[in-house]
Amino acid sequence: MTRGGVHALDLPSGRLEWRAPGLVGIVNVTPDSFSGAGGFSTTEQAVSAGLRLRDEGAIMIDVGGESTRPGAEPVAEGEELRRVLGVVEALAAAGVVVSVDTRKQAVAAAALDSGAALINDVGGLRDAGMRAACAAAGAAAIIMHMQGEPSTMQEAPSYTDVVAEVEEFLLRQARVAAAAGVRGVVLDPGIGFGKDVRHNLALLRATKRFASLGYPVMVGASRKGFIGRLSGEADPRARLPGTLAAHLWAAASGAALLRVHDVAAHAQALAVWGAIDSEDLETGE
Ligand code: HH2
Repeated sequence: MTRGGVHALDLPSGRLEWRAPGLVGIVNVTPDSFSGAGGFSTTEQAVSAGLRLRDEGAIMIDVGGESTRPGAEPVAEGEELRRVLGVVEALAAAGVVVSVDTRKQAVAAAALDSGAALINDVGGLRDAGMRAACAAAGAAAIIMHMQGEPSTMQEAPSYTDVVAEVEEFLLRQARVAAAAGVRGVVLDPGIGFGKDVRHNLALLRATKRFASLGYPVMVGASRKGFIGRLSGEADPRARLPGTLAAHLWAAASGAALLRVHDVAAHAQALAVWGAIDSEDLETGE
């Protein structure tokens, strides 16, 4: 399988259609993100980073105000609101499709009020208030699987059958979300969230199976620990080559969205891949 199909989500601002894989650019407004990419401490810096990632080819920008890296401590609601709302408002006003990476219902509701179109919930919409906030705003949601909580999730992740268990969770939450009136969902196996290297590899290998469930699938492997473990690269900022390998593999298996720090590099990789795959490409040469 090579280039992906066309996907669509109905959002408050209208219908978003894209050919897979679409790139979701990450903007973290946090002092402690694992990746070394975020840590934007002012609204202005975060907004200009978001606009740059959009210009580089992202179809959506994911704004986060609370790090979920292994061992991260929770952020107070007021502080998370202070970090993300101005960024969401400015990006949405510039016509950017914004998702907000939050586990708090109050943050989700305020962000949707400020122009966000999707909520990216690493808690997988287990909270009824989160589902209600998305439904009330006519917003879509990204449902991610996580075992445990960020503060402890990497201590002893354990599954009988990781692929089956993640699949069952995602399908159940998609149904619960639909019953609560959420208009559209994206499913995400949650690479690195309560998973060891073998679990992450099994989930990536199962991308095709997840992509056949009837919902767009998002994969986020960008700079994550398993790439460091497989390659020996300790610095997350130096894990772009491994990230590209994982993401191209996922895209070839049907991932609809890739959540990435390095949009320009992914856009280049996908342009070459797409050109090889296309028989009728006009190269201009
Ligand atoms: N990964 C991170 C955060 N949010 N959301 C989804 N849906 N899928 C992911 O894989 C995912 C996510 C972790 O990456 P990052 O945002 O770079 O780090 P941090 O949480 O430390 O800010």
